[in-house]
Amino acid sequence: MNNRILQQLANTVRGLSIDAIQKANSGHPGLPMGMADVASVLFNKHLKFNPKNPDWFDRDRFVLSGGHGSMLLYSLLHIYGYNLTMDDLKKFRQLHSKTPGHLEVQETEGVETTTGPLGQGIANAVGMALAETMLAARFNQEIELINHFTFSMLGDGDLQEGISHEVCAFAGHNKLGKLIAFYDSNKITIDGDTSLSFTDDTRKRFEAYHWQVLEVDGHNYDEIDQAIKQAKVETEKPSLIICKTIIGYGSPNKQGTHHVHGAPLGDDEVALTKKNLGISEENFYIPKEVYEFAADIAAKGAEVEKNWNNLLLDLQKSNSELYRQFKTIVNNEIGDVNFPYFKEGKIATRKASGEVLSVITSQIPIMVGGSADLTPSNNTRAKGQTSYSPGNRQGNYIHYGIREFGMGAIMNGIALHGGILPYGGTFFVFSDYMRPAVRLSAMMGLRVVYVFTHDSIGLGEDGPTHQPVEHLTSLRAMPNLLVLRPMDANETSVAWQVALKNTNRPSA
Ligand SMILES: Cc1ncc(C[n+]2csc(CCOP(=O)(O)OP(=O)(O)O)c2C)c(N)n1
Repeated sequence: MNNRILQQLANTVRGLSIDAIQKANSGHPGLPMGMADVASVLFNKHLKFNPKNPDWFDRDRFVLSGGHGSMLLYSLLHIYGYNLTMDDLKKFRQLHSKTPGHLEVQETEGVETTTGPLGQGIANAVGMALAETMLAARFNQEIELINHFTFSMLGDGDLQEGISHEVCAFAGHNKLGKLIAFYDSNKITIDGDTSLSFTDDTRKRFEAYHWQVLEVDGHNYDEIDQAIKQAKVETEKPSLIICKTIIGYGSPNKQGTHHVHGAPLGDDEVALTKKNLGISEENFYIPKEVYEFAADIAAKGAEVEKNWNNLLLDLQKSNSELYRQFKTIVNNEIGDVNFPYFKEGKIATRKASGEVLSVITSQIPIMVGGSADLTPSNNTRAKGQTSYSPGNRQGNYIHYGIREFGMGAIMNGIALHGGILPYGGTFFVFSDYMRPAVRLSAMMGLRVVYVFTHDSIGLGEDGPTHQPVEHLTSLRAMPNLLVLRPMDANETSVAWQVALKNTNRPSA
């Protein structure tokens, strides 16, 4: 593959993005134009995907954490032949279109998660990468069934958000070596130059988290390719590829400035940009050669999936029990479960919850627990569960550390990956710390279970900082979140049943 075609593809993405944004008269051209070259190398040379089956279980995951740059992904999805038509691109940002302003997982095939609230996308990617290691440890016995990367693109905004500190530290600690993140280092955010508010040494920051940090010119195809190769061979450390880019690359009068971050270029500048990039002035233009080339890549992806399906058939023959288990987890099934009945109901509901978990987690292997460092208080750890760690990828209990928001968004990523049903605990009062992640679980309709303990009026000596007051009302105000407040042991058991039966929404 030569660089000319990579560039042609990148410029096609740029052209589509600026046209769609111009037509919608709103949107964010800066990111798609700046990261088009990185995306071109990733999609053409590295990403494992089959546009005809976007849900293929062992595909690489790609998370665009800056959901405002959605036209980057929509352009690519269309070009490679996902179920997204030219007409869909023309309806960018319109109500009920498949191309909403920010990426929404339920609306568009090929979109892995809902992003827009900055910082949460990279957290979802961490959850996906974590899930991959757990499932690989469980299922890769004679046959390597699970083996994929999780790629993510993040920007200055994601890196400034506190959650990125929580989850990137977590990823480094847990040696999630198959997580590869591209940092769109363009030095621009909405207010202007990043020097206004952001002078972190990102390299040192990530090295301190035990990541591998690489740096490239984000418009140099060979450097990008080389860095991705280097990131893939590093299996112990997650990789951050710092891509030095120019926001709005190609726009002669606006590139490199905040004016191109979140506003249409304007008709005149669109014309000048197309001339500057050497692409057709025709709107929504895709050269035949680009379609053909992308179809080749897609066909190769389909072939890779076919080979993987053959592996699955081999497994069916050689180990029918493991095959059966695999099918169960792919479908996120929990099967028939016996829930406990308590003769003595007067025990603290959190204690009852712990006992319920000890009975049900052994029956539901897809359940993976955790807590933001309140395990003994939340009673989230069931009998028989072992701690997940780099040395024990089969562990089914996650120590998220004191990172409530990170925990929520990582659980979303785990649920999105599929094959695992995550639950995690903290004090009810700290639900505030994770609320934006709970909101996204609810919007995405994910079966994530939030275990919030300690809401009694008799909370005691911890005092008012630990006393939830408005929290119950505020969670009940959240659309699509199921809030259950069991009042005794048997109600707790039933609450777990109800939560697990609700496959299309989170429960608290
Ligand atoms: C949590 C959150 N806060 C604020 C915003 C609004 N917002 C959208 S993009 C952006 C700036 C992001 O800067 P950067 O990541 O550098 O993106 P780029 O300018 O490169 O497109 C902001 C503040 C948001 N989407 N999410």
